[in-house]
Amino acid sequence: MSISKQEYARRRKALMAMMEPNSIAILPSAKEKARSRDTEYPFRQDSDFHYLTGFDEPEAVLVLLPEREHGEYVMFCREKNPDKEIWDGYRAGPAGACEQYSADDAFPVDDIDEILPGLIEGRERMYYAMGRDPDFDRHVMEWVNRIRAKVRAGAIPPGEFLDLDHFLHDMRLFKSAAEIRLMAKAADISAQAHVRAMQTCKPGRFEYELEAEIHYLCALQGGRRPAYNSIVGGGKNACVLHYVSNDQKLKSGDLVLIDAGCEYELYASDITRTFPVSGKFTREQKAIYNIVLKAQLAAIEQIKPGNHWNAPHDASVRCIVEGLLELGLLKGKVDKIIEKESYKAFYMHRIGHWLGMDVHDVGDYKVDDEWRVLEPGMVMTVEPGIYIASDNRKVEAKWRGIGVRIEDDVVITKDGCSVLTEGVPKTPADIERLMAGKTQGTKTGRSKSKAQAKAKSAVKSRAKSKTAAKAKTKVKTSRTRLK
Ligand SMILES: [Mn+2]
Repeated sequence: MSISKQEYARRRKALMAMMEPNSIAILPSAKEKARSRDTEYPFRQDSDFHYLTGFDEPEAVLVLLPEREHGEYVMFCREKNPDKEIWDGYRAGPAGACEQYSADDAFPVDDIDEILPGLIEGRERMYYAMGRDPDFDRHVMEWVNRIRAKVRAGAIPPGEFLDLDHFLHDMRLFKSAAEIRLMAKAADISAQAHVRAMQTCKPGRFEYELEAEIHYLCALQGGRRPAYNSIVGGGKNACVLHYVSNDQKLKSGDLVLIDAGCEYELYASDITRTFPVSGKFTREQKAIYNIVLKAQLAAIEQIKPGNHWNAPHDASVRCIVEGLLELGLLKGKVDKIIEKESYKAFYMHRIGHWLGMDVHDVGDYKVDDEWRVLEPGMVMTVEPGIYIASDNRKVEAKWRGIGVRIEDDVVITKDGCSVLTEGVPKTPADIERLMAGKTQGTKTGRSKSKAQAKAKSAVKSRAKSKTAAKAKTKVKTSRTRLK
């Protein structure tokens, strides 16, 4: 299960079809980053670079030259080196870049200063994401300046610099059938890991122990990297939105919030569940939890083609305001509270984000200043929450320190949407049953096939709407002229 060579080729072709005539696109790979002295952070390829190549080495540069006679897809990469490969592992080398990754032409990256200016020369426009990497920006300007220095000898430097992101990120926003299958797999793995966390949670364990359970289960199934830093917050720590210390002891009577998901073949999953440390919700916890659950289901209800990006958020806000009014945590009229945004004391973030190769994936949320209309093939998270600060003196003491968030990954289909993360329970009754040991590991096995069947139908409906997706890729390009 991975992206085929043909699909990578289709992506490059689609991107080149959107580029203006006589242009060139340059995309560097991610860099290795030092952690401390001789140790490095685990290398993770740049999402855009991987999306177009599937090539996961550092020190590589992708160059696209539409209609170039000797090949449109050029790769610069590290040369093969038996000595270095003994220490650091396999390198494809330029020949491998052609044979295994379908490059038309490939060169050693050490020769890029000699070769790339010649490829740029004569191209009127350059697509390049200026400003992401100052070192690489400097190289690009050096190559262009080298051509400018030869203008009197007849050399033609590019006169226009364009942003590749608009095209590329709009393509990435619409997931192909193969991408949805990978995302369903990532979602399945993470769902099983959350089930494991619920099953193994008990008072006295530390937050990091649940983090370890999650990472272990994910890694065992190939989701070796978390898609983001895992959040495991017991009690009032759940009210810290990006809590990552994860070093406190879990107490009976508290809730614990886990926001964690693995990356599988560079596709992210993102799940949040909140459950009682001892396996039983208190009355207050359940009251808050049920509002969040109702808001989440109301939001998912709004996810369908034709509705705009903000519709699910609006639905969640209304549900949460109504629920908090009922419990006396907010006072006044629903519409007034929404207008004045006083609910933000409890629900201060938005409903979710695009999900894909990046956990906060690329793609515009607004087009021409209007909320984007949802279309099949988009994937988003749905994650409302209520957080009652432990020092909030405006509410009764019994509510303080309760933090609840419920998050699922949802793919938009032709008829509505499909939840990819259903393998982990989310009603209080189902969670309590699982934690009491009444529904054992079978839950994951059963839900796995369910989620995969769902992914299948999502894939099917996505295929039908390909033309709609294609039409959408015509977006405005912003141009930055360099002088
Ligand atoms: Mn999220």
